[in-house]
Amino acid sequence: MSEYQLYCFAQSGNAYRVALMLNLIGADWEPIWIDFFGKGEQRTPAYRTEVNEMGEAPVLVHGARKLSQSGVILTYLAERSGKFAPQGEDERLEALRWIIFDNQKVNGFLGPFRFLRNFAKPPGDAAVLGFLKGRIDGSLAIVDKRLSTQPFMLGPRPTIADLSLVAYMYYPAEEFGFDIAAEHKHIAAWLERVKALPGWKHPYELMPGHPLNS
Ligand SMILES: N[C@@H](CCC(=O)N[C@@H](CS)C(=O)NCC(=O)O)C(=O)O
Repeated sequence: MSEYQLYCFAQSGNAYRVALMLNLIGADWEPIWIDFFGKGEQRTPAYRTEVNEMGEAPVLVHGARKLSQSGVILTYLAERSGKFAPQGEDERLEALRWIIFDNQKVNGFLGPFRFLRNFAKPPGDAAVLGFLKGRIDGSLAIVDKRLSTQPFMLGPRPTIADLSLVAYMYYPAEEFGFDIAAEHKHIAAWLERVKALPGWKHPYELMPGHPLNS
């Protein structure tokens, strides 16, 4: 058995953060596929009892530990591996600040927007999509501005703040109906920098279950 197991599925940008980090640090890991769209496995009592009481993916299994919340998992992996770790108290707090902002307002809106537009049956209501798109535009502009003066979110080095923020950003533009990279040139350059890190893979390559219903 691999050292780490990751409950995930290919369409999950929340899980991609962790899958990507595991690959970038060269960890010995394997995915455990969650039937999110079919059985809705994450909502079953068994999942909530045995895997994650919050009913979410990703979950990282490491020995007797089961960790959820990608920000917590990224922190855990950074502390254990020493890679992508923020250095010193100020940087640790800064990483946490961006990870929380990301979870709530960047990928925290991108994920549901893409889900409602692409996978939900029936698809999301236009007013809801419009609300989310407004929030997404505002949040992406904030990230783009931050990246206009430095290569990575916290400065010259990539950290877990970057690995959190890329979550949904490599999925195809058609799934969003707008092109994040084409509309934000600093985000576009940063996505290329992260992509150039040894071990980078696209979410559809790294996690099982793409294409859906295959
Ligand atoms: N803040 C969480 C978000 C996790 C999350 O929302 N995951 C989605 C899948 S992408 C989920 O499991 N949703 C539960 C559901 O819709 O039933 C994290 O970063 O781990």
